[in-house]
Amino acid sequence: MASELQAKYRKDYQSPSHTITDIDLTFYLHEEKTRVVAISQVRQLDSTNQLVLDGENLELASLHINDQAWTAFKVTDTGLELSALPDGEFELRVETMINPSTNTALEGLYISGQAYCTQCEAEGFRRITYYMDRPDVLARYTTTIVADREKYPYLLSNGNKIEEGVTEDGESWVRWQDPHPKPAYLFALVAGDFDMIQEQYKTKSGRMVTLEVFVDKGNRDRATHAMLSLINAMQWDEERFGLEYDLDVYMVVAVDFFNMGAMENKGLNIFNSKFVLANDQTATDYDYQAIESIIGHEYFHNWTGNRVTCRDWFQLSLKEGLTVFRDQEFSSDLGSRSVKRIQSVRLIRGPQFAEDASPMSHPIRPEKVIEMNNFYTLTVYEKGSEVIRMIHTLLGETNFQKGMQLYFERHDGTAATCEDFVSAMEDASGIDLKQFRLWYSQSGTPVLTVSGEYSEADKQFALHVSQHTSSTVDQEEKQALHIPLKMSLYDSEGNRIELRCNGEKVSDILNVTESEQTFIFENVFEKPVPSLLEEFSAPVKLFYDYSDEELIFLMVHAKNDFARWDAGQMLLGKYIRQNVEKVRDNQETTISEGVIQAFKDLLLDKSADPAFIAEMFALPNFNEVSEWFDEVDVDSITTVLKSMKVELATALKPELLSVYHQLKQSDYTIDHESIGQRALRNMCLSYLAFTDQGNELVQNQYQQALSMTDVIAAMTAANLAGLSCRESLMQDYSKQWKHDGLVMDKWFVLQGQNPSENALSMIYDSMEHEAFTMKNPNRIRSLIGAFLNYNPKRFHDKSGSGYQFAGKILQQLNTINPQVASRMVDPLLKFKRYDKDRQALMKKELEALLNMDNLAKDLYEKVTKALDI
Ligand code: B3K
Ligand code: ZN
Repeated sequence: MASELQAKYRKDYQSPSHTITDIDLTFYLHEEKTRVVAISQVRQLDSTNQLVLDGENLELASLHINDQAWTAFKVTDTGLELSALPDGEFELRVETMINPSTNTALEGLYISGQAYCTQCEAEGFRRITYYMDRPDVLARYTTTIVADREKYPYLLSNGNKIEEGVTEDGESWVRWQDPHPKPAYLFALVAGDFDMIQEQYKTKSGRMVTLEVFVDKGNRDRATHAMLSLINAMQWDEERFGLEYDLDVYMVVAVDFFNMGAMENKGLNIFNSKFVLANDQTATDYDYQAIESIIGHEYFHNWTGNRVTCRDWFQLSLKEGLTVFRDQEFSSDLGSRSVKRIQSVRLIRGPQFAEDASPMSHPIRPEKVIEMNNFYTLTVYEKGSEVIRMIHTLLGETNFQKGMQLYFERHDGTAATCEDFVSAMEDASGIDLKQFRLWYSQSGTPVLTVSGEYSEADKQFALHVSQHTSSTVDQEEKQALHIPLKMSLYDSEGNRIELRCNGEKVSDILNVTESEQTFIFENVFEKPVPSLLEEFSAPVKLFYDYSDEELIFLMVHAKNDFARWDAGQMLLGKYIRQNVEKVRDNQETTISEGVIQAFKDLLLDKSADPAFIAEMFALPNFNEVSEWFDEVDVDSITTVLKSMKVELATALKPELLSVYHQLKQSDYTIDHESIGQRALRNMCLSYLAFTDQGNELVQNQYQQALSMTDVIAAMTAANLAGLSCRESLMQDYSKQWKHDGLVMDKWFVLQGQNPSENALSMIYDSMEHEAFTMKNPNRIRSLIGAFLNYNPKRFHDKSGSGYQFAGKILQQLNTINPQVASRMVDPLLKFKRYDKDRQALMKKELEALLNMDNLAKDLYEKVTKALDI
């Protein structure tokens, strides 16, 4: 087996034989032949005189040790093996040639539009020079960039600019120095011509920082929201975590070709332009919120990721789980905490639970990896952040912050492990997290089955809790976890009952630690209604046999908005399940009068936050519902979800119409209240689209829209309800935006999600659109990603046409951009969840991939797992 296809195991970690204290890099930028000179100060750490450097796709031009041409080396597929090295310290000079213009994988140094940029996490630096490309080698970087003066007026790298000038050939050069030692994955370089906006920020301790956002020429007016978000993030981190920025300049550069959302390179974040550019005419409220959260996320990495980095890539959740937790808190503190929580929980209950039940199931700290890029997953990020949130729940804010301080005291400037983080939390709080650590090593979704038993005679309420985690493909044996279960008991008037056990008042967070446990509450004078797993206090599935009445009671009376939403979801979930059974038996679907009334009351509740009501009205989507069944019955689930939407729309039409008209706005502002009002109004429209007035309402909204939010809401409603105005709206939009790929992405998403019968042929047509290119990951994610992930009806078409399309695209992408291909393959990996015919069709496409000659390790790892090879 080719060495790059071999898995690495967490248990095999070995500390490095050498380290690099300083590296001096010079880039002579050229589109096809960039020359990179890397001079490293190497220090031997043990007695070895050999050193393996990582390298990929490099042409070695020269190699010197202590100024002597070195011949004791071997070039391999994956790097350079140096031997007969001197003891102690020595200088390594490597000169390589690289070709940015053919780099469509967008890893290492590549060209995006007219600019050069880099992406080095996880293992992209090895495509720039031969190096110890591992996160536990931390060096001080000095970087010189030499390039054409006219074409590349901005030459950027990490740290502070220390010198600049012009070469004899008339090229310009700039030298940067980053005083903070860092691993290679945080290195960045950008060269190009941009519009730039600048602000000055004064930190709490008085340091003046220059903030700069670079965007493509002509896009200056789309950069302000990113800048504002950055300032908010800096302030928030000072206030909530006491953390300040540590360089004189913080730069954000937006590029169009980027494999993911953004990258936290020290002092020089590189962003997918999708998460920087926004104005009222081009971006939706959702885009504005995503920009705020991702700008925050990358900024927060400066401490959780850069100042303390990861010892090895198995520890990725150390920085990602923690930083997602921090960005979620940032959004919650600035906006609505409950709405943010609802959105995060949807991500876990839908795609993360699905991932954990798939062939890619892995713990938040994986044990085994072939291609690291495959592990930037919902599990590592989102479940990882839930694990941090559970620590926060168990310790409380004060102890958690003490833990953070201790973590920084112990590990600032070093590469640490998840274990180091948990130990700091434990030591700072005195709370035992021994059993809790299992969350780091155990994969799968635990199921909590809870039942309640009221004793009238004893005035006691007993909660019987059992936990079970089913085997996952990666791990058969599972153990009982430490699960914080936050709960309340309500009396019939909707008041919380004080929780008392063994004669004492107890906390509302129960420590579930065993397979079976009973909690007995005393002084309960009537049969209570329990509210369980409040705030989604653990990433588990909860089962409790609630009656409709109890759920409606909680929807109305629970004193916590998240619990109200969750009760509503459980109620809808009950009916979805029942209706799936009915559809299978050829019966009509139904929703009870009581449920309809409850939703009607909610819609008319003037005291509730509109953004919250909008969330309450969002039915669980196909992917989330699929997770409730062992075998996914595509046809019945899609039928039920549509018929319930129609049924609710018909029953509530007058109320939906009145709220829709009442919430019409006369201008567009981006504050949480206005965003919430638009969210509710557009939620109403999404229902009304399924009534006889749908076409007229949608068309009017499109024509009168003041913002992209309302435009896209109208188009989405037309698309999903298959309205007759759909085509004309799509055409009009394309005419207006065909030159702007980023704005066209919203149109590509709609083409991808189009539930109509000829969707696939329209997708083929869309691939011919002038804004579409297979080389841009945003276009792929929008059109192809939407089809594979959010068009269950057409992707899972019985004929297999959707699967064949996926297979064909994946074969092309494997060569163009293996990382993006690997993201796209996920829906096919889950073939075992479908009926036998679909299974066979999906499997065929995976087998065809495996038979390719040049299958990249990204797809190889996932496909072999799925096919059990
Ligand atoms: N750390 C980067 C992700 C890198 C992904 C590499 N395939 C962005 C982030 O999580 O902030
Ligand atoms: Zn991150």
